[in-house]
Amino acid sequence: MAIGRKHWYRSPAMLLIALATMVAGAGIVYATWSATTHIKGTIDTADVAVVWDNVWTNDDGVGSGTDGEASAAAIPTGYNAPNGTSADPSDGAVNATRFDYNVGSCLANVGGAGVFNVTIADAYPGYYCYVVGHVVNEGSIPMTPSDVAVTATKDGAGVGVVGTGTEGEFEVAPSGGADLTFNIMEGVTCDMTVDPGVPVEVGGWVRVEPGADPGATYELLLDVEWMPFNQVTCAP
Ligand SMILES: [Ca+2]
Ligand SMILES: [Ca+2]
Repeated sequence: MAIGRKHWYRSPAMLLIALATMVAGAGIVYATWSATTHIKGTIDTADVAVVWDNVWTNDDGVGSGTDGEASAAAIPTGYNAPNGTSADPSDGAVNATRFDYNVGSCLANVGGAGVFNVTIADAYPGYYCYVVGHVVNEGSIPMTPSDVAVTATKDGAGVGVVGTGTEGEFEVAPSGGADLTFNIMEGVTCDMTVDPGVPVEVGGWVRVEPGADPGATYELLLDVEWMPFNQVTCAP
């Protein structure tokens, strides 16, 4: 079962390799007499990071002195808050008049990157909540909002995209009539630029509408997409 021996140089493929090696070897001789210049460029791209910071509402149980929610120890004159700090707001302003009861609550927190959650519990038609957050650009170049998506859940189930845009009014209407209205007053708009390190205040209000179901919990999510300042132009 002997197979005829082949010398490596009888193989056409191997012969080709042998020649190539010889040529390469000859090249080394010339390389010592040649010179090469290089241009080396280094380009560091900027960092981009926009986050929410310092979010609060006027019915989160914390009177901050700037949100119109009284502390239990110091209820302002004309501020109808017999139940202390979290008496329910009856309009959408920062210094809202209040109902005589503390039934509902409206809590804000910062979720993942760029996510601002607002959770409203035990509210009822006519209940308002004023919501404020600070946008902070932690990157190194000015950023502009390119889009805002408002989504909602009802009792943990997605209601879907409520609306897109950077300012104005959005309705949460999972089944026919509106359950909630959400209004971005101090918005993030396509003609604004957020400079690095300078907090920008964004605010709005939420109103519970007659279409809301009793015993439900709603969650609103405001998701903002940011782009470098020169990449966004307002629609004509
Ligand atoms: Ca508060
Ligand atoms: Ca309350």
